[in-house]
Amino acid sequence: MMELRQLELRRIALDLVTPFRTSFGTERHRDILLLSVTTDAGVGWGECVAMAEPAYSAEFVDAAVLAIRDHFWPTLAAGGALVPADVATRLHRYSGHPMSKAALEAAVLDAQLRADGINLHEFFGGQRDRIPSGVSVGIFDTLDELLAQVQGYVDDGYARIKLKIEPGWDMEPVRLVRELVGPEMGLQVDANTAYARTDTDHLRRLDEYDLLLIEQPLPEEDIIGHARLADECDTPICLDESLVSASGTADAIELGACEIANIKPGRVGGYLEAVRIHDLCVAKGVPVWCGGMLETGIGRAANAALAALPGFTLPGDISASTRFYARDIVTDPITIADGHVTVPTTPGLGFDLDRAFLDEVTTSRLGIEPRGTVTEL
Ligand code: NPQ
Ligand code: MG
Repeated sequence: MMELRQLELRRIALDLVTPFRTSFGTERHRDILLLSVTTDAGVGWGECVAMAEPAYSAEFVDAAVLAIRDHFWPTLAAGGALVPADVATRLHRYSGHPMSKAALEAAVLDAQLRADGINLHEFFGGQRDRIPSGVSVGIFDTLDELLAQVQGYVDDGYARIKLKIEPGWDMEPVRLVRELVGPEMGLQVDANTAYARTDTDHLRRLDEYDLLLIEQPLPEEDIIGHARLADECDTPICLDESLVSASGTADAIELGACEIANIKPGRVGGYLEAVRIHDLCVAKGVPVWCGGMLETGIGRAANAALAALPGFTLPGDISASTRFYARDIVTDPITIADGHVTVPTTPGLGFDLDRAFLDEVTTSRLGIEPRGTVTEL
């Protein structure tokens, strides 16, 4: 059990090495919220994966700051000493904001594991110490730019390529990339909800490119639409945005809408719920893989530990930190070697902060007492 002493909300600004365009917009820079929780047993860090704008989901950074500062942290602290699993329980009465809740849980988990001297990978009990690494490739203005980018990732050794698609950027990019990477390379697509039920015949044409899966073609709420699409397409349908809890995932699987699951801890409210979804999918025979939200070394280390669990049978979006950032805020950024990422073993979530660089990219710091008193740091 740990006593909560103080929370720090720290915002950092990082440039992306290259603009990342998806069907919901283009990202050039990140405004990332980090949490640092001080307890009687030591300090722990968590990363909030909310974006600056409510585009991927309803959450966004400014909202996360308010939700955590004014509601989640005071409620959490008012409950007295706690273990990591208490975070979700105490915040259960609050609707939504899974990424904010997940960041708090991660910070508490990091503090607890560091105090116990064990790493998240050990805590989860994953057997593998390295995992195959996939890369997510954005939408480009031209096919030449796309192919040059994909060739670069192939040269880096990535074990699997995921292409972002949208209406008007699908068949031709997929055809040319399949031709470029050859028949053996794992290839999949992610639509980020850009299609409609009426696009079924169009999406069926993807079957000829031997894709691992089609990720989230339809809107988040449209579970039945995904189930019907899954009946029509040979390529497995994978859900991302639609899966926000273990119980919702169970329903989607039962309805035939989720042939493969993308698990993102932020989207489902934390690493502990992510493990429950993994366990459920294993029980139901549904393959899972770990998604990515352009995490810094904090979230990337923790995702690697999660993805080492045995149900993660497909390569995830855990690429090298350099896929997105020229320099990471940790001293031991995730790298790729021989198509694999090594699961960190440092106590806690599995990283050490590069304090000097972290301070350099910090744009604001707020300290919050357990009773909710806020001070600018
Ligand atoms: C996905 N991620 O699987 C997401 C979507 C996504 C790696 O493809 C800033 C922060 C920009 C988070 C763009 C990948 C983002 C983001 C896309 C997440 O659907
Ligand atoms: Mg996705």
